[in-house]
Amino acid sequence: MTTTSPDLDATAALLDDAAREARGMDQLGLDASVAEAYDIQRRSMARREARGERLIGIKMGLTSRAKMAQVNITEVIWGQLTDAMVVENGGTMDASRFGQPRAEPEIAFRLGKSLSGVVTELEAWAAIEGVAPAVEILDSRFRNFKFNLADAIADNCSAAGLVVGPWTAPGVDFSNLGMCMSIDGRPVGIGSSAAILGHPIRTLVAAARLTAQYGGELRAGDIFLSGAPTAAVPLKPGMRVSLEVQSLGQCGFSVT
Ligand code: 0L1
Repeated sequence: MTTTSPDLDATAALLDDAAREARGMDQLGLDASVAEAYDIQRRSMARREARGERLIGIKMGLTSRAKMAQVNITEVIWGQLTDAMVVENGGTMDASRFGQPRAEPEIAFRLGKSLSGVVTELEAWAAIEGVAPAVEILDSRFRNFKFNLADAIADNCSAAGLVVGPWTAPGVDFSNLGMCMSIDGRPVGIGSSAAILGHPIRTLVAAARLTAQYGGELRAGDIFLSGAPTAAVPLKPGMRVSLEVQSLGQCGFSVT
């Protein structure tokens, strides 16, 4: 691995082209500040928008010890979701569009109000208009998910897909819900929503602060993915993925 100072536009184009072509590459080892890495992410997402993709929300990454240990990074990070990443609940995910896809169980929030900057947990609660079970599909551009912090942020935090289950009104207590993700009926990720920063509301509070700090937005109507309580699981064609979240219900998809 070599360490390089980034040309922001060129790095954004490199990562965007690799994502579009489902092509892997070696770790960049970007010698970039966190602000520069988010700038590369923003430029890369602008290329997607120019091709007609619509931004639909924000995902948080590395929000549990299990996730941090899996990639050896200990900072919470965020990426952006677009309409082209949505896989219909009960639908199919075409594995040929991805390089090395992995799935992880999450809690999704739908925002009724925008959130920005330093907000309290109560303010974050008040912004939620729906809660749902969700599976996030990750796909790093970097072979074997080997990257440093700046690489991961620039690569949009490996955001590649999402499957969202039925929405429930925000009155449900989602602080400590049992979550079980299964592949072909066999449990592969069992955890509690409490493992997501101690309480999933904290990821929304962190997202409000970090998006405001690094040029992102949490807008009314956006989908927000909390990050996972368990490690991500590799996906292969032929698999059937399902997630059951206590009190929230089920979602799932097939890999073709
Ligand atoms: O959503 C996540 O926790 C992943 C963020 C980026 C690291 C990875 O690809 O696992």
